[in-house]
Amino acid sequence: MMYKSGVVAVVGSPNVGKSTLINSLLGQKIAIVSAKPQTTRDAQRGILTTDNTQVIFVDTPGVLRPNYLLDRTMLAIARGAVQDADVVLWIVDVTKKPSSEERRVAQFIEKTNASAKVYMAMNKSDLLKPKDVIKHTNIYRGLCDKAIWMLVSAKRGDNVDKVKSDIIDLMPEGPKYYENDEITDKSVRDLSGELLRESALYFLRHEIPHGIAVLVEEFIEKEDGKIEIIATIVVENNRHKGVVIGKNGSMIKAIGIRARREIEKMIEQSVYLQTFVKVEADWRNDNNQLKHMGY
Ligand SMILES: Nc1nc2c(ncn2[C@@H]2O[C@H](COP(=O)(O)OP(=O)(O)OP(=O)(O)O)[C@@H](O)[C@H]2O)c(=O)[nH]1
Ligand SMILES: [Mg+2]
Repeated sequence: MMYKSGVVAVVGSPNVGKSTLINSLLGQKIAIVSAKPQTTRDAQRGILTTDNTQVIFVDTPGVLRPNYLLDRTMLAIARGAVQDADVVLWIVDVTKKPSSEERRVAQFIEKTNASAKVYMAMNKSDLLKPKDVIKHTNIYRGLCDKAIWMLVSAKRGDNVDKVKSDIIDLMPEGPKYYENDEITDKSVRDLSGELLRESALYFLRHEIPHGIAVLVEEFIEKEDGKIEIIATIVVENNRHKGVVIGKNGSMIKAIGIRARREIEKMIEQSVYLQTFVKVEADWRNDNNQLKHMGY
């Protein structure tokens, strides 16, 4: 039997559920998720392997207007992912009407890679009011004539298997790039940093915009089998630093506990996590800093 493989670029506005859908398609959490826009910052790969097909999903940051240098980097990442894609998986939040930017995504895809197939996942169907179903699906269908489309709930899992089998069907003939057990291209060290960032976004959702970054300074396996992780949360100013640390260190403690549990769940090993907070003024506009942080 011929083997099939291909690349699926996952694009869409911030916060529509791109990372949630990838986790759901893979049946495993590889990408962090938060209620804040601009959670994803790089083109993380998620790899789905079946007996005869391998699908490489490339998560991207929400396509948006660049306000910061970091945003520009993120837009370039989305563009690069679409360029290389066999299929563009375009995710929208079907409970909302499309924004003016979303109305331009089809054009963006067409200009970047006209031969890519487009699959639109109309996500958050669990929150869609019955009276809006026809109206909203029609509006989104009108944005891209050639797109295959499906109503899904990434969170509840509705129609996720359908999306999975449709995408597998769209894969061209190709080699197997990854081993069966490789589900992402990110190291556990980097994923641990991401889980710490996710935890910080979770607790700080009302306090601080997305201006935080995480650096993993040490990731060491100790003799007793425990993993020791030392990480720094980078913030933009002293006020943010105070918020992240919290009263008597209560916030940083809560962030650390949640992150440690999530990391332990991922690597199935005990973790000793030590977290520091550092101010790097205006890091989102500093090319040097961005490089240092791996963006
Ligand atoms: N009710 C509901 N919520 C969802 C669904 N999918 C995602 N969410 C929520 O939407 C929010 C954003 O999800 P993410 O997966 O981080 O979205 P994203 O598109 O990756 O966001 P960025 O990385 O910031 O561009 C989170 O709070 C998710 O729990 C869904 O199907 N239904
Ligand atoms: Mg994301």
